Amino acid sequence: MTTSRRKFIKISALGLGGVAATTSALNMFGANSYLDELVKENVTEKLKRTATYCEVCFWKCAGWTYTNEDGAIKKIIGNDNDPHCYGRLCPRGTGGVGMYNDEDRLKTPLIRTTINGEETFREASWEEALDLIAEKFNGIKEKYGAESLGLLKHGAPGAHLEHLYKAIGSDTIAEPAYAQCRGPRETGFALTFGSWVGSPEPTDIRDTKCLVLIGSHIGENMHNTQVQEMSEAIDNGATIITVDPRFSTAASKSTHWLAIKPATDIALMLAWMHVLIEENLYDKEYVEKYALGFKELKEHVSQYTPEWAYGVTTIKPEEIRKTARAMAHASPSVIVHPGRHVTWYGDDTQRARAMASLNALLGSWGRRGGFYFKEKISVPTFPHPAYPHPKWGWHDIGEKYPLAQMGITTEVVKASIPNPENKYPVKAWLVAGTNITKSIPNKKLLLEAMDALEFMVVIDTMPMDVTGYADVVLPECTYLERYDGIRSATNREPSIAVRVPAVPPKYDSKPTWWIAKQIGERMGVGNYFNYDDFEEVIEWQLQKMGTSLDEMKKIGVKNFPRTSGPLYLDENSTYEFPTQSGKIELYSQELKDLGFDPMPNYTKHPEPEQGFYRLNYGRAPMHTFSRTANNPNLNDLKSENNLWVNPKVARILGLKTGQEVWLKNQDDIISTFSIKVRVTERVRWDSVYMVHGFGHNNKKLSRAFGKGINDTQLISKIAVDPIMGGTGMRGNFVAILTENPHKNTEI
Ligand SMILES: Nc1nc2c(c(=O)[nH]1)N[C@H]1C(S)=C(S)[C@@H](COP(=O)(O)OP(=O)(O)OC[C@H]3O[C@@H](n4cnc5c(=O)[nH]c(N)nc54)[C@H](O)[C@@H]3O)O[C@H]1N2
Ligand SMILES: Nc1nc2c(c(=O)[nH]1)N[C@H]1C(S)=C(S)[C@@H](COP(=O)(O)OP(=O)(O)OC[C@H]3O[C@@H](n4cnc5c(=O)[nH]c(N)nc54)[C@H](O)[C@@H]3O)O[C@H]1N2
Ligand code: SF4
Ligand SMILES: [Mo]
Repeated sequence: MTTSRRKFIKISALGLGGVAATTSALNMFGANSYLDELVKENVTEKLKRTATYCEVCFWKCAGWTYTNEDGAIKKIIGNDNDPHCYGRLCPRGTGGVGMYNDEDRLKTPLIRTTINGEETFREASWEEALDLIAEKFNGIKEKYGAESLGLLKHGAPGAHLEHLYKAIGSDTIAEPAYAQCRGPRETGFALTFGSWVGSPEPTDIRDTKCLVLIGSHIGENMHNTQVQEMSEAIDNGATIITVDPRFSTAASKSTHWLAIKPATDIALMLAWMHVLIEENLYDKEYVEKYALGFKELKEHVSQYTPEWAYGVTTIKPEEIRKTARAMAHASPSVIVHPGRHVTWYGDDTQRARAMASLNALLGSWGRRGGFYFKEKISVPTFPHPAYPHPKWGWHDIGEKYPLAQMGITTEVVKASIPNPENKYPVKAWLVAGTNITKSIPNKKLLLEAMDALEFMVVIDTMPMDVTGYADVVLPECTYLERYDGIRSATNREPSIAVRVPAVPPKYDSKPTWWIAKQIGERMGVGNYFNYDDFEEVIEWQLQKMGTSLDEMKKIGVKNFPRTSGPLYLDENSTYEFPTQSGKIELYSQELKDLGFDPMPNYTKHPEPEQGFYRLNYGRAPMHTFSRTANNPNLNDLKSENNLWVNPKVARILGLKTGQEVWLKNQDDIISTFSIKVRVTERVRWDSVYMVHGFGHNNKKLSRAFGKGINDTQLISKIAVDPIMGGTGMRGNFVAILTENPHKNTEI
């Protein structure tokens, strides 16, 4: 195949005739305010409920899908016994039925082909598509080894494909939810407390007296139970301290909003630690009993006075002292939230270390209202032969980053670009449940890699941008139409939840467990898939766990008692932290030995040049990344993103709310689409802000195409975290263009 094969195919080029389009959910429910309508009890109809857990984001709230006698989905509501949602789904979860109803869904397998010199997709049968994948994958395996098959994944489909990959002999696996998301905090907290934070975070928000959010915008970041617990904590009079250059929803609910200058958070935290130690406000008993390196930390932060931090962060010294005292006053029922999407400036593991050290000084780890000791129940493995041992895998590909705990997507991308020095050549990708062209920065590198691949498969539910680069596209059915793995996650008490299909798959779509098995059988590893239906696997596992599929279908969620010990530290005994030393490591010998700072230091980061503004991005409560932009229900609530611009900047540039503008970044990359300005005091004058996940460039997404700007397109510069390989993305700067730069070009 030639390189032009990797040319982006707009799936719109394909005549998808013959498949009946369904009415959109909006029409189906006959209301504009769809969500209001949905949650109203429907008393006139007899509804059946089916257990599920949500796939609109990764909090995985358990709920019930209600269908009527005609098999139509009427509503999805939360499961009362679920510790992930306390019976309430967020707007995205309620609107999840839009994923099922979306008439733009992928409907059949597609294979790349050339007709009259034009690259396009043609519809194919499953048989043909799966045979082709197995043939190509087997060819690559024979020529280069199974390790050359890469898997990029996210969400529930990932687990099935990971099993397939391990059975084939490849551990070349990565996901943007690590190196573009929470990776640095996991390494930073693991270095300090010996345990990574994980998901859901073990933050005891409901019982906290003080919650400190450092760029964690809970309320727009809608992780369900955190939002619910935060409002409970506010009702109970908790102090909320929000550090955010933008007046976020959380900031608007806060006792203290610290409008920090972007990229200076480590300086603030060093000064906070300075005050806690200087004023003797830290938890002495806890630190003496559990921490290692306090003397070094004390010495280290002695120079970082609030007056020094003022010059760096623009936060007044009194404000720094006042907030440090408020934290100490609440101690140990205080949480300096670890954040989640923390790949910002490249020194992110160190920022996470500073957060962890602050928590240690406040004695909050293992304390009520701080961080509880999480627990989950393990799901027994359905019997299969032992996996072969790959010669190399994600760990080797990311070997430059000694403390990476998962695959680094950008390193897999680099390993896919031919280079004689590359010891780990990746030749094919299977991409599932991740829209990598929107979630991995540095598109140029990504395009180069996709261009060089010998074969690329995408499994998705929607014709997302990434599908345009595939050789084969496989349509997965939505979470409402399939069985999936048992959800078991860490929480205060262990719990499990099941996902059962409420309706049969629409169109010619199939679940990923089936796809994995089909590819596995065709590649000669069918013995790893010793079942006809995934239902059998779940049934077997549930029986081993002392329940059954029948019972779980009735209850949806099962809670188990804790067996690992108390939720909080037992004050009468001495707990051993799972670090190398058994103590909380304020000073990290491990970092020192690897050549890194053993305690966090503030580094100055580049600032925008005249005429440029820092590109800041975040979440909107009714959307998840790029996955919901076309969802008929959620698109109805918000169909495009806006560019938040400070009034001072608006005055200088003569911008008005509602005005259409384009953006150009520091590398002269110009946004494909335009965005409407929102003039607001809520953003600092040195930055602009937008919600991530818009600006789709596949016309087949009829509602989302061309709406708003794709932030990722403008993130061409990344600051890599030398400790774990995370890609800092907040060091990109944009100029605002008021004239259409594409006037004479067709998009
Ligand atoms: N510029 C920028 N980049 C970012 C971020 C940002 O804020 N800005 N955020 C980062 C973060 S925090 C994360 S976690 C990552 C997330 O990045 P991704 O994991 O890539 O997230 P999505 O954009 O939601 O892409 C999910 C894809 O899965 C598809 N999908 C949905 N449901 C199913 C299903 O049931 N089966 C299958 N097979 N596919 C399905 C969707 O259609 C979509 O194409 O992105 C990171 N990258
Ligand atoms: N509705 C919704 N909720 C979601 C998601 C979603 O897609 N939609 N995705 C989920 C996922 S996977 C993740 S990882 C989380 C991400 O959500 P979070 O971890 O809460 O946040 P981020 O996206 O990193 O941060 C966004 C905030 O950081 C602020 N910020 C920007 N620069 C700086 C800075 O230099 N310093 C400080 N202190 N603040 C700064 C921004 O103004 C913004 O308010 O959200 C989760 N929840
Ligand atoms: S937080 Fe919302 S979108 Fe995420 S799993 Fe729960 S209900 Fe679904
Ligand atoms: Mo994330």
